[in-house]
Amino acid sequence: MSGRFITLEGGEGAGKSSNLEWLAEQLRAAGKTVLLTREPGGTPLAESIREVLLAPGAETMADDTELLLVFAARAQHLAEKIRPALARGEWVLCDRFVDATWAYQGAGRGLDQSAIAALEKLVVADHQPHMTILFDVPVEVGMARAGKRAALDRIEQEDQAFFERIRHCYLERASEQPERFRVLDAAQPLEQVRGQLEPLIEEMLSWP
Ligand code: T5A
Repeated sequence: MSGRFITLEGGEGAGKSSNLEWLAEQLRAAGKTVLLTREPGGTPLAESIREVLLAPGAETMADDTELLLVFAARAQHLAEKIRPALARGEWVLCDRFVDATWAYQGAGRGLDQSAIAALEKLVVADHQPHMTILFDVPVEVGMARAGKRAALDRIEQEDQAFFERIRHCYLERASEQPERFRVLDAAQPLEQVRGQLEPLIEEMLSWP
């Protein structure tokens, strides 16, 4: 892939969406062609899968169903949007990607890691991000932010322990893969979070 693939990760209400467009503007100002997208979603079909995943329903969704749906959406997103954009040499900024599956379905739901690894190999293959920015925020801070918006979706209705496992998993992955992850203190005010993003933008723009 000749483009660049950057993902934003974090728990609920961490501030990814609040910074995505701003980050894109900085990169566009530096002459990059930037594609903004998100997971689950990013194409009409993948957005339909997102609706199924997030809508609270009368029927309890089995954990394996959830896992397969996030990867089904991802397969479509990669095929229709991410891979073509990277092949055109664009910079793809994606709100969540496969690290979210390790955190939410792996640590949150406690699903078998070998199943996630097998699906990652099948669906993602070598399309791992060049950089993953982790917006780290204490669970209670993120949930308080998320709770101020619309009604909580199906996953946001989980308990605090679920989101603590997710935060721990993200931080663990970041410490295991320091070459890819950059961790921000996302509990700070928005301006200060953007201040933390500035050196990362410089780092990206220094890439060959
Ligand atoms: N999921 C996803 C899986 O389970 N498995 C997977 O593989 C994938 C890809 C997606 C859901 O799907 C799950 C994870 C999620 O539960 P989503 O909408 O993409 O849903 O993800 P959310 O994390 O729920 O999105 P949020 O909008 O909650 O989080 P953001 O984008 O990190 O937060 P943001 O920017 O919308 O900010 C939330 C609120 O906080 C304020 C904002 O103004 C906003 O009101 N805010 C701040 N306030 C003070 N200080 C700051 N620094 C602030 N930054 C933002």
